Amino acid sequence: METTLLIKNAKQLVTSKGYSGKPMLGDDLAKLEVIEGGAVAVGGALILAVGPTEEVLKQVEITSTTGIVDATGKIVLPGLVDPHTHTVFAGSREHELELKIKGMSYLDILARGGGILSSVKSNRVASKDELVRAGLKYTSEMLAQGTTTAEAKSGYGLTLEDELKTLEAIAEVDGLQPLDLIPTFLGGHAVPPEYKGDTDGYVNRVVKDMLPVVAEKKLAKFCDVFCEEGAFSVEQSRRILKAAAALGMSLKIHADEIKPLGGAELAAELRAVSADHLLAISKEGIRRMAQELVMAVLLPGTTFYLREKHFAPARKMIEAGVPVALATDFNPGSCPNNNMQFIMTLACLYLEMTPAEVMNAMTINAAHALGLGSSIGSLEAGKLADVVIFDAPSYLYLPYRFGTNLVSQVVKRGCLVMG
Ligand code: IZC
Ligand code: ZN
Repeated sequence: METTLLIKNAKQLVTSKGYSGKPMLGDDLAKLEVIEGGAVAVGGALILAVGPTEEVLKQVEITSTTGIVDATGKIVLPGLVDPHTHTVFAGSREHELELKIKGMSYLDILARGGGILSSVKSNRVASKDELVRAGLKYTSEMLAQGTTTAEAKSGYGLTLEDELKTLEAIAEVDGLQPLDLIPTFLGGHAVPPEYKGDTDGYVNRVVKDMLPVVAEKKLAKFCDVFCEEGAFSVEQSRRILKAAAALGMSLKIHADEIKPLGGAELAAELRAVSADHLLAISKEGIRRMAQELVMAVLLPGTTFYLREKHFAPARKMIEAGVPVALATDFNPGSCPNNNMQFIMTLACLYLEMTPAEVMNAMTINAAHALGLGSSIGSLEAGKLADVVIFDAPSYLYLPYRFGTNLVSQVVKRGCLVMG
């Protein structure tokens, strides 16, 4: 195979160590391979070889057409994977910041028809093209910040027509730019105004009218539900997720974020791929998620922006053997940030995860949270050549320099797409 691109001489090449095809658990979450003077050789969209530069040069043939990226003084990581976002939305909610400072909570704002329901208003009047334009703007920001794959949820339409419009917009955005978007149907995001007081009626609508069409059109890999007070109960979430599983979709759940309803236990019962948020997870929820190896997708950007009193108990989960991944939760209300580098800092400071754990949680484990652990998330021959080069002397520097974009170049499927 011809070498189309060679990234060489990295001060550090950093990837998960002893990666076995499974998520990194417990003490293994901190295991990183750090290669000084590292290189990655790429053939087309795939990685051909990884290792110290002189060894890689022995394994592959370099020709006059091979693109060369000299990473001297820089670090090379797998492309960051953001496994929980609401990236394709119209409008914004900056007016809620002041309400929040004055003491109104996220759920208070939602109960008054703001929050998610304010975004639902903006999305319903937006055309598909407007949603695509917004999605393109946000994905280009994400790519420039080192994210090469992200999940994207619907959930601001809440009618069949508007949910399909959003999922079709997500598919268009996926095709129009380099970052891979993995679509999730989140019809169970909030109860729309026309069903106020009749949550079960809306759940029927999701189960009977929306899910079968979404599945038949193959517009979503995952189905998710916002299982929360003021949104959907455990029983209502179970109904939606079971119906989705019967249609062949994989499952995710917004679980135990604000109130401890038992979403983590439900995720284990249904063998969901991930349960996300988990600030209020119970001991039993931790035990059950470890037992069923449900990925905990932790979203410290949201906890920070909602000014919650405590963060998810990441250390307890890691110690109990729950696989842990990190994501932004990028959305117009509870986390208008899509920079995984900022999440690194929050995860270190407030989840008390070490920088090494954070690297694995944002690469290989985040890939597993999307069911993509065999194709992305680590630098290994045969995987997709999704690579980020940071202008940093070591990976420890990434969470340290918070608020600055340290990305120097981004390679997606073997093509240099930034820098
Ligand atoms: O738009 O507020 N938590 N859904 C559940 C969100 C946050 C997104 C939003
Ligand atoms: Zn979310």
